[in-house]
Amino acid sequence: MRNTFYWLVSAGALLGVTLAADAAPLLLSGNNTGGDYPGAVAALATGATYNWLAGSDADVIAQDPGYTKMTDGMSEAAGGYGAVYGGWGTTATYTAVFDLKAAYQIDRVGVSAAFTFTDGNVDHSAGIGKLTVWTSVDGINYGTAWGQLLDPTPVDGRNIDLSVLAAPVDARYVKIEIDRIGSPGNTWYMQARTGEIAIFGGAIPEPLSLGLLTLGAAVLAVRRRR
Ligand SMILES: [Ca+2]
Repeated sequence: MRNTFYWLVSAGALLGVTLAADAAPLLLSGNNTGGDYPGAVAALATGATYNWLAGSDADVIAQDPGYTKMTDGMSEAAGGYGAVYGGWGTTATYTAVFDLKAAYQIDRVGVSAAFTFTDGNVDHSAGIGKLTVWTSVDGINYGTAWGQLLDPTPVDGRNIDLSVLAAPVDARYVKIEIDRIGSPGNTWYMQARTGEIAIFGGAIPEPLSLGLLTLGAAVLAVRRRR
């Protein structure tokens, strides 16, 4: 039995390495990878779709009636053709809801943002002050926010990669709210321009205990044959 125990410990260590390798983030949201965002990244073909949540900034809804601009692979660098521009100076936010068509492990949500400011980080043209992400298994119950990026350090540019990171979560639906206003009195902009939204993660990992049980059974079977 002692040998069997050592075998199980070794197998568990090997399995841990394998699971970590499998968890390398893949693009889940179906973006065109031939453009400037998210670029040529590894992807899983999920068949994901998205729409804009009712109540989102009316300008954004009008600019993207076919729900294509957030996954066409183009940032705002080429103008509004591949991006949405929130209403100028309004308090409206806009919220995209992605359906990945099955549950996956979500690791990161990336957004391609445009920042244009000239003398500091307060009230200068375009930028995103706050990104908030919720996830859901059923598309109805979202609970508390999964992660948030508040007051990202502004850097002038038309394809700035903002990321919301949090502990990996299993979900089918991902809701992303984009706000031009960050913390009151801190970061805010006249307009939130978004070129692309990308969701990263992978297949839901097999529980380690199940893998160990399978390996344990295999080891015991080998020993019985001796
Ligand atoms: Ca786009």
